Amino acid sequence: MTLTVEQFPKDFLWGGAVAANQLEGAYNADGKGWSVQDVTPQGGFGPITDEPTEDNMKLVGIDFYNRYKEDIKLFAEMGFKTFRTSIAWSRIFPNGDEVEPNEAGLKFYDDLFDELLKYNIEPLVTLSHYETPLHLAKEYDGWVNRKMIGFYENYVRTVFTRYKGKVKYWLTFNEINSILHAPFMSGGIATAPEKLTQKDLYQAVHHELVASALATKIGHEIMPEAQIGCMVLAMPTYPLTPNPDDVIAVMEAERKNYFFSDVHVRGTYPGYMKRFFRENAIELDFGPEDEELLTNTVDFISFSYYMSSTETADESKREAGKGNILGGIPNPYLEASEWGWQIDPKGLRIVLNDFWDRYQKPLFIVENGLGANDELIIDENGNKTVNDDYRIDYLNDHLVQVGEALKDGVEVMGYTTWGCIDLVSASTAELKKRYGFIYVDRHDDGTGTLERYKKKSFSWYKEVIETNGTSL
Ligand code: BGP
Repeated sequence: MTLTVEQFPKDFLWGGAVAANQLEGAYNADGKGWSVQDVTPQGGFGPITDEPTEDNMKLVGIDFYNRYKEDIKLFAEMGFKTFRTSIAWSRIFPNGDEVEPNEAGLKFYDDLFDELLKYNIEPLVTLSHYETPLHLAKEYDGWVNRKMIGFYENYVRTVFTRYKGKVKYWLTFNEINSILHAPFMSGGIATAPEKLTQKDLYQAVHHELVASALATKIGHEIMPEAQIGCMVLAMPTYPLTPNPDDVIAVMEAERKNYFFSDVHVRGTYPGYMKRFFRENAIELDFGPEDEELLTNTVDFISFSYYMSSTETADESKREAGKGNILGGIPNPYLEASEWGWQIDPKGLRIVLNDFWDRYQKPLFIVENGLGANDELIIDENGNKTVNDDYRIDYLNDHLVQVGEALKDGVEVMGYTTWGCIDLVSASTAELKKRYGFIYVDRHDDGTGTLERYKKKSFSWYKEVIETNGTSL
């Protein structure tokens, strides 16, 4: 038995991640229909508008639709092995419920994938990244309606057939568990959250889980070599105190997330969710083939990781607007980003180990990064750049913990930083929350040249990839 640990495997997939709606722009070009994002202006999840308004930064994004060649060249310069993006569903099926796809939309992704492959960059494609066609939200109330499974099936069958041979790695739904917290953005559910019943919400969850399993089944049939994964928002949760009631509160909170990966990996509903449904009088409608369909399990688990959270059974400790995005209980041991997301590199090692211990399935970190209000400066050589040492520190500290998890024996396929080029934020719909190695000259008032500038972190990441992580 050898005890040598090679930290990052030779074929480790280093890269970056984005989502179509957050950077492509061209929201109505070449036959594209509107998606839920096109009516979500600055301010985030809502209120939504009747039609796209000028202050919606996603309408132009960073004009990736027209500039992707220039951007991919920069990704190649950093040495990317993979690039994660999504297909905007409403480019392919503008309303979502048509039978025939929009050829111009299909052509765009053909060209995009060809451009990546030219540089040996493996595309990693999210099928649905908060991009439900708006018509499906308005007409059907999104995933609450069982018909969505059929519309999604038609869409995924179309893109699998078209891009087989070009795309090997697929993700079914971005952060599928986020539907519990952002039903419109995540699930295209038009019913206002305060009017949405638990039954309808979990019915929508069920439809997505069935659709995800169906996509996995169809994907494997059409592309035997494909690797199809689920994608969840991961967040290790710590008890505020050693009080067993707090530990139980953690268990309950974590189950709301594990539920999604459990079904994807084990192919069946876990007992604790059946209990939750029973005790809350939620009776889900199962189609006759649903149980069988759910047994089409994923090849790997992918997840986003930005922060940990803290839980307690003592409701008086909850502080609205504080702690973390889903929490409300600040962890006194952690610092926070400018947007209040508490930074916890060790939490990434914990999450990796937890998933590995639970499932023994390969893991893929497909989002991690720091959103910051970067300042463009002119360096000593007269070049415009950003001295983003804080981003380098953040990413470095997290990658060191990935290295620790690898030493622990966890199998990790790859790591794609979120927003490898500046793009529009999902939660605030602003451009000033920047994540990239590449600065884009565009601002929330709509000004800017859209020029691209390399930040200091650009050469840092290039070296990390070049040395396969030994420079960390
Ligand atoms: C995840 C989403 C991404 C992304 C990221 C950063 O939840 O999958 O789409 O944007 O978070 O969040 P934000 O853009 O709100 O800073």
